[in-house]
Amino acid sequence: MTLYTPSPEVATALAAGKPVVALESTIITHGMPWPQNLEMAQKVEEVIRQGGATPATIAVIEGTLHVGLTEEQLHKLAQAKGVAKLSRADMAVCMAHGGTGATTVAATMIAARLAGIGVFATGGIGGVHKGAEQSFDISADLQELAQSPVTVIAAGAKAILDLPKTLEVLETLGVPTIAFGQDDLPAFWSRSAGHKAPLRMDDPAQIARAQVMRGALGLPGGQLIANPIPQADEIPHAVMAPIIAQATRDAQTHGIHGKAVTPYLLQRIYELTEGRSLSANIALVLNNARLGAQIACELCKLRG
Ligand code: PSU
Ligand code: MN
Repeated sequence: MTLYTPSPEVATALAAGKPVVALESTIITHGMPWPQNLEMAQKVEEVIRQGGATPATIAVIEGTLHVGLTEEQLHKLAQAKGVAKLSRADMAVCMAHGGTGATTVAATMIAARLAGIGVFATGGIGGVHKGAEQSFDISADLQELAQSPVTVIAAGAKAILDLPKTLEVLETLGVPTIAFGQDDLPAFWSRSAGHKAPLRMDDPAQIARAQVMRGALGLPGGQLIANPIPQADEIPHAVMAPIIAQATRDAQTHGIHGKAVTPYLLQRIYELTEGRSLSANIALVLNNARLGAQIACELCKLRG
């Protein structure tokens, strides 16, 4: 049984042992509006190529798990309506009935592991939602980081989440949360929300070495690299905090729950910031892609 289908470009790179960076598709279908979502997806791929690596955007299309999408597939997905949002729980079900779904961080990590891709760049990961003590809403992304050996580069966790609780769960699961180039934990649109990161690293080569070391020690799972949004693109936390609070209240008022929470909040914050959150989101994804390409190149050198 063929489990996944690499694009020709990705197949060539993997066979030659060249650096590859995985990319998720939920950010395209559920994280950003058309047509900025497509522009972002194309630019991210371009940045990775400029960094000397091959991009592999991952999605399930009509039952096939694709690792690397063609231009046409990317266009279609970015405009498609009613695409499923796939995580560990529902990925196999979608593939079994020939469905189409975008992969979240968790599902993208599963595909990356299958294909032997060690690095994955995205915007933000899922985490422990505010009010999780009532709702039990904790993203499967955290469990996946504990299981699949992939280094995930994100701009920290979004401040729509409960950041201290997210850090605690990652700690319990044995996932290293590593801030890149600063002591504070980046908070997506903001470089900091006042929380210290448990770990800090400043060098992509060391990050690659830590991943190899983890494997050598027999430890399952990956690493979370929290890369701060560039200063010029940041929206300070003081500006974001009341907007996030408003969006969270609106989600409660409308009874939004489960998988719909993150997409709802992103859309609401986009409206409340009059689009500024989207420009910041695109800037930070590109910044993460740049770092992802560097780490993937270093990892290749180590794997020899
Ligand atoms: N954060 C973002 N944009 C996104 C997501 C998170 O800034 O698009 C998506 C990612 O695919 C992530 C998923 O894996 O939301 C988490 O969803 P949930 O909280 O339902 O697990
Ligand atoms: Mn959830």
